[in-house]
Amino acid sequence: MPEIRHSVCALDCPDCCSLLVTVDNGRGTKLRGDPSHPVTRGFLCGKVAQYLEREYHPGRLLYPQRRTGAKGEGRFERISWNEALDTIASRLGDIAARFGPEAILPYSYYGTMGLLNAAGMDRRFFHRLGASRLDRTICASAGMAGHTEALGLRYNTEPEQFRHSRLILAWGANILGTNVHLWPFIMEARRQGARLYTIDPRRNRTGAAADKHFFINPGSDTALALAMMHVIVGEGLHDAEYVARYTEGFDALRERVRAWTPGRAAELTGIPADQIAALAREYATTRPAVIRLNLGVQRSDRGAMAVRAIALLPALTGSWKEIGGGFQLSTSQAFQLNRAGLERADLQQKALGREARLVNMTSLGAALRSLDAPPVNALVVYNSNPAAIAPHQNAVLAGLRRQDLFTVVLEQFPNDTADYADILLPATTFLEHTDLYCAYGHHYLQLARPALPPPGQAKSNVEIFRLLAGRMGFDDPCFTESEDDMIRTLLDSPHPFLRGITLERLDREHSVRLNLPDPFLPFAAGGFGTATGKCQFHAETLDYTPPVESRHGDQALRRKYPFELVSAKNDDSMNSTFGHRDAVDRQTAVLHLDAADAAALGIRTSDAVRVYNDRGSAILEARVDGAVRPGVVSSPSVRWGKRAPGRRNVNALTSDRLTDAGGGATFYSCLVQVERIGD
Ligand SMILES: Nc1nc2c(c(=O)[nH]1)N[C@H]1C(S)=C(S)[C@@H](COP(=O)(O)OP(=O)(O)OC[C@H]3O[C@@H](n4cnc5c(=O)[nH]c(N)nc54)[C@H](O)[C@@H]3O)O[C@H]1N2
Ligand SMILES: Nc1nc2c(c(=O)[nH]1)N[C@H]1C(S)=C(S)[C@@H](COP(=O)(O)OP(=O)(O)OC[C@H]3O[C@@H](n4cnc5c(=O)[nH]c(N)nc54)[C@H](O)[C@@H]3O)O[C@H]1N2
Ligand code: SF4
Ligand SMILES: [Mo]
Repeated sequence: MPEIRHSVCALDCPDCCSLLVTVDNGRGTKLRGDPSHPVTRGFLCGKVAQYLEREYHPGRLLYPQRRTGAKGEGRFERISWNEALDTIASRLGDIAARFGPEAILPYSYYGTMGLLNAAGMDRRFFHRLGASRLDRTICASAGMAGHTEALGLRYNTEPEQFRHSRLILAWGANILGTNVHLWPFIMEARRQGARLYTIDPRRNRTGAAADKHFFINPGSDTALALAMMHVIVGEGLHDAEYVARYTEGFDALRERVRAWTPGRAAELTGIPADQIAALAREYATTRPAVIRLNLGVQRSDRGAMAVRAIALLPALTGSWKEIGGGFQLSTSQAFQLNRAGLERADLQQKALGREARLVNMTSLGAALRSLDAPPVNALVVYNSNPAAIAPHQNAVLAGLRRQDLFTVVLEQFPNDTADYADILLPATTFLEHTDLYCAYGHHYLQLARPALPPPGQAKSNVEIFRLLAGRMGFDDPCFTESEDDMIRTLLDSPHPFLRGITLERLDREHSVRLNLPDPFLPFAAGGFGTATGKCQFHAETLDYTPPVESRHGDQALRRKYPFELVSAKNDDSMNSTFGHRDAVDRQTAVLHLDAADAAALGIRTSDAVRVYNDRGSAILEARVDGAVRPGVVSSPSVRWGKRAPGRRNVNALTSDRLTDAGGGATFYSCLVQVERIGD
């Protein structure tokens, strides 16, 4: 008899869906959304609806392997777990003894969002070893910095409230592509007359479905937000009472935004001045109005500033008071778990007597090639595919090719990075191991138990680092803890949001709402994460400068490379995770161009084009289809480089320049030239 088991989608997606897996004789036969989940409500996105294809794909890694070919070539031979673990322990031990343990660098991101497998036993292991710490900046750190500076805290409007909004601004947010479970709430609002506007340099699926789309120049959002403030304050449309009671620095803000006329912002953003003024008025006078800001906006030189400026808007209009008002970027900080107990940063004291150095993951190429004292001589990669997803790919690949670099990769699939491993270890999928999940698009904490047996000899990250700790002789009790012990540690938090949530309850209910008021209006009466509880405008530091690589940036560079490349997310994939799928490979092999730009270059749909700049080049297939504004080109990302001509994807073009705060990546500030190739 088939059995139904609960699980949770572990992909790096705000929705964190609750899943039901039908298991027949130990084999998964069906995957669907759990209809009882209040936010994810029983449906799955297209990519994960087919996840069993990935689960049982013949390409999955099943055994530990040792590299036999050249780095990057992808030739390996099978070895035993014992041999693999002994080799890793002895090589890491030697490197630590010779160069100091900071010569070892972990490299991971959120291939799985499960806390134990993404930031659990691994962190303990590397802290105890005294390895370099990784600054995990590749995705959201600029946005987090901007959000924190604006509000002092990083929680905000919950998705369930969008149904009450009258105006929804999807600002750099491809809701249908990357956050599809918010959509039904928006549709509910629209059925009651709400409007949805999108602000994006691309007209993506969400933009196509919106009531109005504003094409904005990449990296110019701060200018738009400042001009909206100019209109709102200048016309007295702000909520004077809210501002007086719950904010600080309004007078300075009024002065600051005086110069930010819609006309000035129009030049920078490409949105006509009258439309900017109308948008500001509509935003301030429609009640409630909510902003869904996503992370596209902050992948730019001044991405933190952009997020901060946008996040200040609802404090001006007093929108935080209203059910269905406010702003959402990420809800993750509402999950006040005992992360310190899980990660055990204190173990560094034992290894080094101090904190280990911090290495920015966005600068991996530079770290591998030029860090000194000590250099990086060992790299341990898990939950990430840096050869494909990190910026300035040619620098990254040159680093990964270094003969004196010892590389270990824990993976499910033979992706680009796996090809560079000295030792390649087979990892379980989220359907095969226990984990605990926060979400960054809702407020439910979820537990998943293994629903399916691991294939071959695959092991979870938790188990692999537990075994490695044993091999290294680490005898601290935390290294023999079970998954349940680790979850109990995480739940051991004094924070009121976690009151009443236990492992037993999670096992029973699978998904548990944080202990929050319903509705949750975090800033209805102040409550900002500042010393005074008030929102600080800090107007003196609000400012805008165009990204270096943009139409208003470095003009000498722009003469060489006239197009702004936005390599935003592909709707039907998850970064590079589904790069093995042919359909995904085709979708991510495309470059969208504006019709006039394409005509000037003699390019038509289906032509092969070479996209290039000083950092590298990639070959893509042209689509001339109105998806981008003039001067912008876009390529849905991220493809497996090894499947592309020349073995390079768009990250051969992207820059490793960092954001204004948070040390983040600037993927979407990237100047390129495009030419047609062949005939
Ligand atoms: N289908 C799918 N879903 C995903 C992912 C995926 O790869 N595919 N990845 C997951 C991950 S890791 C993340 S971080 C989230 C990200 O989720 P999102 O932030 O929604 O995704 P992005 O594609 O990074 O950016 C969103 C939109 O911002 C636009 N944009 C780019 N630059 C600018 C700008 O300067 N200003 C404005 N206003 N808009 C801009 C892009 O064109 C894009 O349409 O999605 C997650 N979900
Ligand atoms: N050009 C361009 N580049 C980008 C982006 C972009 O929009 N444009 N987006 C950036 C962003 S926002 C992000 S977050 C990064 C994402 O980049 P990554 O974090 O590298 O994400 P993925 O490419 O999805 O790769 C995750 C890998 O983890 C593996 N994995 C999953 N679960 C487990 C597990 O339990 N154990 C182990 N060992 N492995 C597991 C998967 O098989 C997969 O290969 O990419 C960044 N790069
Ligand atoms: S990727 Fe997102 S939308 Fe798709 S199943 Fe996973 S959590 Fe849900
Ligand atoms: Mo991300």
